[in-house]
Amino acid sequence: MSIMRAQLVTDETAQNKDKHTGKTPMTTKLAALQSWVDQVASHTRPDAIRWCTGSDAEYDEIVQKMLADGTLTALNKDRYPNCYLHLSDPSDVARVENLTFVCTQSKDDAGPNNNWMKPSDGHTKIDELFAACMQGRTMYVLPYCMGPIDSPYSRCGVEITDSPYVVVNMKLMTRMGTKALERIESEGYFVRALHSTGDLDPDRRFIMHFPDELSIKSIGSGYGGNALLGKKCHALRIASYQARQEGWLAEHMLIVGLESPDGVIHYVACAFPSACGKTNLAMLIPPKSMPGWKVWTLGDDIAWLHPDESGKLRAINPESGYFGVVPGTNEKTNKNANDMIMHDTIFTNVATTDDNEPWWEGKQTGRPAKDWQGRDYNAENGKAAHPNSRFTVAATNNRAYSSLAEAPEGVPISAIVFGGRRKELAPLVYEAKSWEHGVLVGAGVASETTAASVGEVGIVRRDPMAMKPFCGYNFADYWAHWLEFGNNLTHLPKIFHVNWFRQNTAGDFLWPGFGENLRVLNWIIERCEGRVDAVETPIGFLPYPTDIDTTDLDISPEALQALTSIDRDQWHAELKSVGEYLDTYGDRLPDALRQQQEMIAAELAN
Ligand code: GTP
Ligand code: SPV
Ligand code: MN
Repeated sequence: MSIMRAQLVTDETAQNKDKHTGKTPMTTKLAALQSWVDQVASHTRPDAIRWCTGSDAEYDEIVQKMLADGTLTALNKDRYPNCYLHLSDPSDVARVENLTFVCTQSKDDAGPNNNWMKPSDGHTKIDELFAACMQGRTMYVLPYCMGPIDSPYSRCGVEITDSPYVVVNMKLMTRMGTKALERIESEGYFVRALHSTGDLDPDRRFIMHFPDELSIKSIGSGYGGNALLGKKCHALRIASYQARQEGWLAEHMLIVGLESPDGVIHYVACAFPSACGKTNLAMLIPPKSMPGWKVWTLGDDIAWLHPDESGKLRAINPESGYFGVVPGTNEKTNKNANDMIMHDTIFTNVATTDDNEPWWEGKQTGRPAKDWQGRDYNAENGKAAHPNSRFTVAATNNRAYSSLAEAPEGVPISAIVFGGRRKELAPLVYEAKSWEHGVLVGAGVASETTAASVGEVGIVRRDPMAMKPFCGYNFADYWAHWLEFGNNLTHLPKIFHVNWFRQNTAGDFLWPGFGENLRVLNWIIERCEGRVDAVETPIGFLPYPTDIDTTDLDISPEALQALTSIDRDQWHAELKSVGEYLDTYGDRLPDALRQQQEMIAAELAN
């Protein structure tokens, strides 16, 4: 019944409707949704309205249209079947944190970690930019479900967009279309996510969140997290706000299943900042020295964590596809990802070869002929592929995709792992001494900035829980929520910190990374199972160097020593710096977090 009502409105039929009033035919039985769509249409004035069903035929049709108008170009059909290239506007290549706002009534509720505007001011400012912005364009209505369609942990939204590129990306990355609409109609509520590429003028670009209204408005960018609103805007910023009210967590975490040769699977959730290795860890291939191990991907970017009835922690991945960093992907670093993106993939801002294959730095085969701006490649113009060039691909393309990714109850989590890019200081791995200490470890995460966000690259900044750009409310309240959340778990997962990016003075990585990271995850599992001792230090438990298996690896004893020890003076300075950072949250900072910081700083001073 509802499927029939959610009938497809083709551009032509919609055009024959009331172009100027923007009135749309009744296409949903949910009045709240219909009236929102009508209201947006009358404000933005599209030429046509199309309700998307999420079918393959619809995807193909919209791709064909973009091929015809040049929004996409087809890549080499023999080597990369059904793969397309999109080159974005050169001023629109990454998330824009300075233009991203959380609009709560009180500024303190958004916190020092967010840009803030009063909701009424935010609406006024952005609504002005939306006025008539869809003239000459089709407005697409995309109902989507974040998480398995039948999971009680999932949440739905509707994105309205004038970008066909957003439509095909949302189709690959979320459960988008008729089934989501059915769930929305039966639940009666949904996140309102309004997007327009606008005129791409960076001065007229804003990504605004209204968490109390469960709504998002984004204009002026067609790129990634700015435009695919189910992802960072909904599944992290809005969801984290909702999660606090409802007693769960929405986190910037991969979820991976690690199956040992005896068939036991541990699921771990890891929070690393943008472009710091989540996708690669989520689909890693075990090294030869670990025969019989299998790795299962649940998710590569976002985890929603809930306590179950027995007090265990369970996770679902709200997404069903990947928007992953392309550079660095090759047969050796990540064969799963490399194979996965050889068919049915949309590439954004990569270079191309003479044979019209996609090319990127670190691909290791072929040569660039055209760069990411479509110019003849010239080394003087910089990199051939943009450092934040991305692939969009459905999770079903990944041969390691876990069958449990569709399980409504999610998977049990054995360990939580924080990490970042630190060329200095942070050891390969350490374990927090308690849940409270683990929350401090997460709050103190710092990492070198990357090309995933507009701004300077390589600057160390605090990125608590890898959520600096994504937490929809005051970090002080967020840490209090983490502490409280632990109280509701009867089986507390252990919390760890890892760093794959430690360098020597010559700038070489001390640790080989990628598949070899399973050696470190193995130590983490052994700690969870209580099978291995560790060295106690003020910052937590570190491995005995001999407990990290380095079979077949070319690692000097000095390098291993550096990776598995700490410099007390440097760490004392670090704890002081963490303390200063926490100070910026003032009175709202939870006492327990301050106590942890003071206790460890004092131990390091001895
Ligand atoms: P987002 O999608 O931005 O959230 O990023 P992500 O955390 O999923 O990062 P991703 O796995 O895509 O890695 C980003 C970059 O780091 C890529 O260029 C990778 O090749 C590189 N990388 C990933 N894992 C490792 C590692 O273990 N060691 C080293 N040296 N580089 C890595
Ligand atoms: C990130 O920046 O963490 C991403 C890419 O995963 S985006 O979707 O652009 O946020
Ligand atoms: Mn991410």
